[in-house]
Amino acid sequence: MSGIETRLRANADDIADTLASLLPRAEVDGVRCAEARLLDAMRYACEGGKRLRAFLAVETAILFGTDRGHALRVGAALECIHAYSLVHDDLPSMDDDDLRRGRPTTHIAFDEATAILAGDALQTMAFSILASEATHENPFIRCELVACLARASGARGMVGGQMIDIEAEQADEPLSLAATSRLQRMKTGALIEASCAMGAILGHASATNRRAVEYYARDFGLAFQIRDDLLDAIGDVAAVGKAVAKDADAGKATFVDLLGIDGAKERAALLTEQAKAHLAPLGDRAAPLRDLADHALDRKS
Ligand code: GRG
Repeated sequence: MSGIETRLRANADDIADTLASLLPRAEVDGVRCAEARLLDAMRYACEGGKRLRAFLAVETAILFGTDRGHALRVGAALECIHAYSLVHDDLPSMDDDDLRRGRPTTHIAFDEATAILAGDALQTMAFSILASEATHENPFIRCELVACLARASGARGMVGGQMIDIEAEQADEPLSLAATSRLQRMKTGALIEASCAMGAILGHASATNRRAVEYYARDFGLAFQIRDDLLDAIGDVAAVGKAVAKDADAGKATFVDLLGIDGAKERAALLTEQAKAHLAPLGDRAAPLRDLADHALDRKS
């Protein structure tokens, strides 16, 4: 395993432990509560995944000298939002996917109504984690974290991007490169940018340093999405852990359609270099973020 793979693994394990302790328990003293099915579905939806958004938040916070325990809670909140978005994205009324993270999607493993409710509850849980004093003793920092995550995941961020994506599938004309970039910056990029921003908020970063990690995340997020499009076009279902070759069939506007396979690879490589260049003012401290950008460019899942 390379250094970055070991670091990602260690972070993913810590996030899994943090989530396991934060998620409400279905069973107490051998007795299952009445809402146990919902709680089981929430846990199921949170299992697995690369924990990339958490990694960005934790590594950013640590590079600004934050306590790791606080950073892990912020990472867990981000992963709750991410897990909710995947559960809802996989629903029959959206992408209608049966496979996610190499196993049945939440609505297949449970049922559609339970999956919707589990997504809803994961969303509110994310904000409840951030609002807790255990995340940061300073209420102004907690408010800033809540506002940042709300902005990124709401109508002008992830959910707005999803709306544009759904409408684009039904449109007669494919989206332009500019419109596709904007849509992806909202749908996938906003939460990735918020991950670094929240790490910077937690670490009391200066305005200049916060901008550096946000610009990094913006370019990294787009490169990450282009790699996602490439995996859909040329990836292997067993390695990717979800259905592939779906985007073209669904009429989605992808970077592969717009740029071709080689063009998309070139664009992702350029964005990765740009992302790393933004970190120059942070010196060696930002090495894990640089390594992550290189690693993501080559990822197979
Ligand atoms: C339904 C509100 C709502 C939003 C959905 C983010 C999103 C919007 C949908 C996710 C669907 C998707 C496949 C987007 C492409 C990029 C992406 C976010 C991939 C999944 O993220 P990874 O690769 O997943 O980080 P893991 O499983 O590793 O956590």
